[in-house]
Amino acid sequence: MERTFLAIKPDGVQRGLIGEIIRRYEAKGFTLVGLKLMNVSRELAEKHYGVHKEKPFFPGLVEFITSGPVVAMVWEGEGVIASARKIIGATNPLTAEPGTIRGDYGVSIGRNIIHGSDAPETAQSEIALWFTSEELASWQPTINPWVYE
Ligand code: IDP
Ligand code: MG
Repeated sequence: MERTFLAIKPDGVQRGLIGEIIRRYEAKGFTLVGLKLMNVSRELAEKHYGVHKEKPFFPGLVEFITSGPVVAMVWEGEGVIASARKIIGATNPLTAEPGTIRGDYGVSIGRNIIHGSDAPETAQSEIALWFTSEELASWQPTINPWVYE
């Protein structure tokens, strides 16, 4: 079954959106298999955003993501990688559609509340970067026959 990595950024945590964000993915029918509130080291932040290291916003992004606790999560389900990104919405909250997390709660691109892996390869590498295998729970919600045909 497909898995993706999601992280509620420090702004989402500070603004009290943890429950609301988790609720959306639960209500959709996806399965939470990893969850932790943690402070992010500079080393982890720089690895996680390594693809952006030459961008002008990189120093500010690392500063921001290490500025307070984040909620790191792994979610499982059919098509969860692409679907989770749709639920998140566009990178810039002002152009993100209403109904998406960023569209509903964000204004600035540098305060866009949540991260989600963008492809199967990044999902795999980000899950391995943020979680050990012992931190992930394999389980089957008993409601799954009511979610999956
Ligand atoms: P994504 O989070 O939608 O995948 P990316 O382009 O991968 O967007 O950028 C990673 C993160 O870097 C964004 O979520 C945002 O927080 C930050 N970011 C991207 N572009 C800008 C920018 O132009 N200014 C400030 N921050 C940016
Ligand atoms: Mg990205």
